[in-house]
Amino acid sequence: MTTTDQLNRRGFAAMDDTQVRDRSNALRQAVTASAGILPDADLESARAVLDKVGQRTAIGGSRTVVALAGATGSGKSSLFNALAAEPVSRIGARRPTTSRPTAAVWGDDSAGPLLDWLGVAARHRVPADDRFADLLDGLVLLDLPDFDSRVPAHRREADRVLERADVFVWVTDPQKYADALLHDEYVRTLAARRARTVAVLNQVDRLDVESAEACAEDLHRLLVADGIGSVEVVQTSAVEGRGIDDLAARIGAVVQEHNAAERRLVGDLASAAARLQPLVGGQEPELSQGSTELVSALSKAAGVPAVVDAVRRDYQREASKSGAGR
Ligand SMILES: Nc1nc2c(ncn2[C@@H]2O[C@H](COP(=O)(O)OP(=O)(O)OP(=O)(O)O)[C@@H](O)[C@H]2O)c(=O)[nH]1
Ligand SMILES: [Mg+2]
Repeated sequence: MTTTDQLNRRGFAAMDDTQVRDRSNALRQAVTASAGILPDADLESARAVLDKVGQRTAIGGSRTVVALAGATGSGKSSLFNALAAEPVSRIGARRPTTSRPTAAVWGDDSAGPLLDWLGVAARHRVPADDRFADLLDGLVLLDLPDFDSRVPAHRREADRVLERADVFVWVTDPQKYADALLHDEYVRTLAARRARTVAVLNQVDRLDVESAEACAEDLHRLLVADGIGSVEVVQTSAVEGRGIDDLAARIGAVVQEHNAAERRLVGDLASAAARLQPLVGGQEPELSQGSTELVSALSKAAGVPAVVDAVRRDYQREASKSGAGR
């Protein structure tokens, strides 16, 4: 739904937070009703999601945060620099190189509060005459540290930012594209949370055309097995500048939809609700007597499934509608 009051001065649809608000309210109700009944740890993680959603919605705006993530040496910083058309991020021969995230910001809409919230200090504003200026207007692109690092702080930093990013660009290479860490701990988890995803097979200059094609197909097969739905693999060579336009077009298409942030938050809320769901009964208990505390506690618990169910049904409906759009 796009109404005039949801359009900012540049004609972009701001975040349509109706769904986010409704689902947040439902989850908050469920969490409140379950206090002292469900395990604290489960409630704590649902509260963390609610906090995140509240903070991101308060920042608002129509910006899309896209993170370049992947194993060390796959070429994240090289692709980041190729998209930004400047050597913003350091590319090193020693592994790992990037230790802190760097942002490149397209468009003149302020990204300050969003970057503060993301905890990204290194910021580069892409000039207005950039070749991708129109296509990527509204984009906050992040170059992240590697997540398979021998330096634990890198992975912590990558995970921290990935938790708050809207869209994931998994940067792989012909050697590491099938790594279990990427698929089991990242792609699969985030696919279940409906996050928008782009997959890149970088360093295709190391292969002949047929081998690159076979590798891309194999990566595609693995991503589908991870539950990502329909996804295309972009083949790139950062050193030769191949596939950069294609990658920009893919990212640009997501940015132009202006709903990746909302979609990520809705996915987070739905999966938090789905995690609570198995902890409560599927139907209301029949209660006639017992201590007031017990009756009150069970009544509260019985209230949870209805709320969680509503969120889950909504999620399933949305998921079946948007499965092909991932
Ligand atoms: N042949 C080839 N080499 C590449 C390509 N992209 C990057 N490289 C090289 O691979 C090395 C690692 O590139 P980076 O861009 O620093 O990789 P990264 O993913 O940012 O690595 P970390 O910061 O350590 O996580 C550098 O020596 C690059 O020049 C590519 O497409 N083809
Ligand atoms: Mg790097």
